Amino acid sequence: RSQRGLTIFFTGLSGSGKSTLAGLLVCRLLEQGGRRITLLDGDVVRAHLSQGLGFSRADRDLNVRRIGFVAAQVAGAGGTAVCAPIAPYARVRTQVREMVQAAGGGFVLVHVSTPLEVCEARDRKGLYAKARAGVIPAFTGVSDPYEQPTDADVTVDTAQLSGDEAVDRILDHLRVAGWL
Ligand code: GGZ
Repeated sequence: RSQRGLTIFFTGLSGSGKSTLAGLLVCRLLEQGGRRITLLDGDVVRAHLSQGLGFSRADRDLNVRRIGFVAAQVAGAGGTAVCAPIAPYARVRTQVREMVQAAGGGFVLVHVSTPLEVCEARDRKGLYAKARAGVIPAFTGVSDPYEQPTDADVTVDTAQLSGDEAVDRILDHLRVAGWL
């Protein structure tokens, strides 16, 4: 197996399934043995690394760049980082890819492309209802942009695939690309 470090970076709307898939992927990778894995989940990052940041473009970009910095450190040291922020802006996603690669790590962008309608219909946390009511301003997909990736290495839609199927697709890509 490759000894090079790796960052697997999920991007997608709130409720698209990023955290669930990232968690499942970490479990499956751990089952296979190999490198230690650092999971940088959106919620945990915002509670610690990015405490106090909001959802302006500047704050989102700063949040995603911080995640990218930590992921680059992990991957540069030969580990695996799994990240799962919304990361709505293409420019910063590209910066993170470059940061990780400059540190010597590989970078795999996973677009969780679950349509807005599906995320909104699920509305697991009731955030879309609050966003539509204007209680939460600048909500991604409702009142704030999400720039669809054109450079995703893997695209999975959880409206069409089960969690396990989606993770299988990601693992297939990692195998074909020589990471596993
Ligand atoms: C988007 C928001 C917002 C706004 C709070 N827009 O479903 P969640 O709850 O758990 O995931 C969302 C999370 C997004 O944080 P990220 O750090 O992933 O975003 S970014 O990459 O853009 O920095 C959602 C919650 O925070 N949330 N307000 N206005 N999501």
